[in-house]
Amino acid sequence: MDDFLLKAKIPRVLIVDDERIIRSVLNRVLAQDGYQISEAEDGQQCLDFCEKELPDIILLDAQMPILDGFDCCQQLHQIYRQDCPPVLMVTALDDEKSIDMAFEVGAIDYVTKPIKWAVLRQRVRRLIQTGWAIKELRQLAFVDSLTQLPNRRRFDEYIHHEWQRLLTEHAPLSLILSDIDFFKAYNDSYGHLAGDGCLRQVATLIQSSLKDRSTLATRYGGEEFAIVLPNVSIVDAKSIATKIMASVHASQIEHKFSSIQPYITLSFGVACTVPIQQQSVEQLIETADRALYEAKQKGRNRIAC
Ligand code: GH3
Ligand code: MG
Ligand code: MG
Ligand code: MG
Repeated sequence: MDDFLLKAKIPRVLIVDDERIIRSVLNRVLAQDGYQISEAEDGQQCLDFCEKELPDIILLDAQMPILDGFDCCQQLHQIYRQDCPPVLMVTALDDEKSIDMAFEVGAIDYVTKPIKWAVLRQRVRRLIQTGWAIKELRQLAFVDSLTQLPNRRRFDEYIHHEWQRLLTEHAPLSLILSDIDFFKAYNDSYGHLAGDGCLRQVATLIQSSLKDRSTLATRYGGEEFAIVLPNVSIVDAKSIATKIMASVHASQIEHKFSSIQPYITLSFGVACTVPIQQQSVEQLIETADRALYEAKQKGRNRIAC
């Protein structure tokens, strides 16, 4: 096994093809390179598999019953976006239209049948390596190292992306801004390291209060968190803020130096809009920020809209 395989966990390959014989030959050849291999018989089975566990690469046949490779690839990208594993199309179709279509729906490379085994093996190896490198870079660029929540850069990217999407969908976009109350006093009294631990704890509580895949909780700044909620009404956004608040209350993180109660509390600003061309993301952020300010003014440990 070569060094890239030794460096990390064993790469997982998902082979998707309706022909059993092709699956088994692919499986045999790639197993020799040390991959952990799974198989699916059509596009739908591929989607079902990914719901449980995302592989490091998908080898995808084009012509299959139930859900073909093109539609499957498109759906994978719609569902998983930047987390979508690299898709390598492996197909007998070698006409210009099919090749163009494969790349348009998001395939990262294309191999034709009959398969040249050395080409396939080298492409698989290279695509897994590239996929890992991209994942690592995204982690560095978009994840806050203290809390492991997505960071401000990711917040900006995501909220702008969702704004554009919801412009055409005419659906609501909600935003919750949350700020820990009297956190300076916490740091001053318990120390900066304890403050870091508290931030991590609050981040975990926020994250575990959210279920929807499209909801994104981020570390917006020092002790501020921003939660982007596409397709969520103001009423539902408020109840999500209430849920987070209850979860923080229930965990009773000691803060004897808070003027509210001897535990950590949060203030929330909630805003919602149906995006229109004449408005901007910045206006939504400003509205949520003003609501947060109001929550602070009115005594903290509360939600304002
Ligand atoms: P308020 O209730 O009005 O929000 O008061 P506050 O004390 O929470 O607000 P203030 O803005 O005065 O203080 C925020 C504190 O958060 C100050 C800063 O040192 C602390 N902070 C910001 N980032 C970090 C961090 O990464 N780790 C730690 N430990 N503290 C941080
Ligand atoms: Mg086929
Ligand atoms: Mg603050
Ligand atoms: Mg604060």
